[in-house]
Amino acid sequence: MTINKYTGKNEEEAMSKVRAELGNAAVIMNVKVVKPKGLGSLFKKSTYEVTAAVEDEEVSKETLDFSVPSQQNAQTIEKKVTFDAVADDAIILKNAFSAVNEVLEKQEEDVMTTTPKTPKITTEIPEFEPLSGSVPRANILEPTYSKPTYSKQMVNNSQEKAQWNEKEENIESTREPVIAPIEAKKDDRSSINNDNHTFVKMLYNVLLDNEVQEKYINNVLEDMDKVLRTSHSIDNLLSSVYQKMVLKLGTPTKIVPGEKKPKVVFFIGPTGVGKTTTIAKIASKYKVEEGKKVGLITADTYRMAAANQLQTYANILGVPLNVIYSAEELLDTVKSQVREYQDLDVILVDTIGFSHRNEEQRADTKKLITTLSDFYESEVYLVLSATTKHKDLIDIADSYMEFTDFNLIFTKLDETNCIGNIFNLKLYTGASLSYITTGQNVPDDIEIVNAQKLVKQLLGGN
Ligand SMILES: Nc1nc2c(ncn2[C@@H]2O[C@H](COP(=O)(O)OP(=O)(O)OP(=O)(O)O)[C@@H](O)[C@H]2O)c(=O)[nH]1
Ligand SMILES: [Mg+2]
Repeated sequence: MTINKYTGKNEEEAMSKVRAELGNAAVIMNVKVVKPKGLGSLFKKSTYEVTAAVEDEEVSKETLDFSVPSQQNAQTIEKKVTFDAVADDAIILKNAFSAVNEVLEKQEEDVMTTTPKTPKITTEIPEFEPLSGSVPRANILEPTYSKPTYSKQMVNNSQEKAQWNEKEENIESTREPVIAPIEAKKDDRSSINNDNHTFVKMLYNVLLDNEVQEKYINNVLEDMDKVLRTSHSIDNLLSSVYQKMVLKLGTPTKIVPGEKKPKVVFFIGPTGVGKTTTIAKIASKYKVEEGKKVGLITADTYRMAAANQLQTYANILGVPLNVIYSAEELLDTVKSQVREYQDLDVILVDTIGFSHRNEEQRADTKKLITTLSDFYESEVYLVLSATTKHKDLIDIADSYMEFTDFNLIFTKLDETNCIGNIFNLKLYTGASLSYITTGQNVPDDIEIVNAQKLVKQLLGGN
């Protein structure tokens, strides 16, 4: 992984240096306003410092160039960043991930005192048992571990049980590569030290508490295997886990009008997750804040209230709304209706919320998307509620993945503290994250996913 820092007079300038140097695959780790220091600082303006990372193969893929580097390019790399150089993040994380510190301090105290102590149950660090491919849960500070999102016992019907077993087997298969090599080298001097065992346990604890699935915790550990073996610094470990997780979340996608207008954007997802409300929020942002020409279409005519709801928002915003009444009418009329909208930058399409098990409605939505996609630049956003349990989210994602690519929107983050499913679903689907919504207020309660903030929260920060 290559991590560099870039500065500019403003954020855009620093970002363009990032893109020029690392390409579009670069992940922004941090953006910092640097205030001028010392005498004369009153007369100087603040600058912007962007820390960006990219996996090494991405750099070579995108920017491999055998020509002599230009002077400008050479100047853009202000500083080659090592883990130490991202100490800012480590400090923030150390506070966020305070449980690790407490445990490490406690261990230090225990080593310093000669009187043997009876460890208290809440701070006792169990021995790191060999984990031959089995769930490490039992070995990880059970007292503070909250119960899993779902368990085998909760699955009653036999079909679901079979699906559960299949998914669980997949999870099992990804555990071994992480744990096994660590254990195989247990006596090796280069194997992870005791502090790092503690770190791994605490990391499991914190992430499991946020309902990140074990499979994905193991993915992260696998990525930081080298650091775990070679580093003895908590700063390095924290920086590493933070960076790996931010990289895994990737750069969020935002709806941007395409070169070919209008861009047609579909919002799909289960009932009641907040599709219509989210469309109103996005439409308002585009129209009011960005001065874009926005139009709405609703294909949700199964309930009168649904069309009325969007009509109300359309009236307030002063944007056109077209209602499509049936799948047949949809096929016959969509093209001509959209033609009336040709002048627009973006058309947001509300679809019917349905259970992913409803084949007929699923087929209608598929038809709608493919019909329009043949003629217009289009994008699909799968809207999911952060309050939905993991297994259901996986089933929903599976059913939509069968017929379309999508980006992910998570709603109702104000209703849950557990945000692990955002990480889980990103990794499960490979789809880009995009927006999160945090309340019912239109248009305010929506923002683009901030990967840095999300990871800090996942690691126990605020
Ligand atoms: N707390 C909270 N409520 C939300 C959020 N987004 C939407 N809602 C509420 O969720 C409820 C359903 O929202 P809708 O926008 O109608 O959801 P929908 O997906 O269009 O629903 P259907 O059309 O019935 O499939 C409404 O009461 C919204 O106000 C959010 O981010 N947080
Ligand atoms: Mg709706």
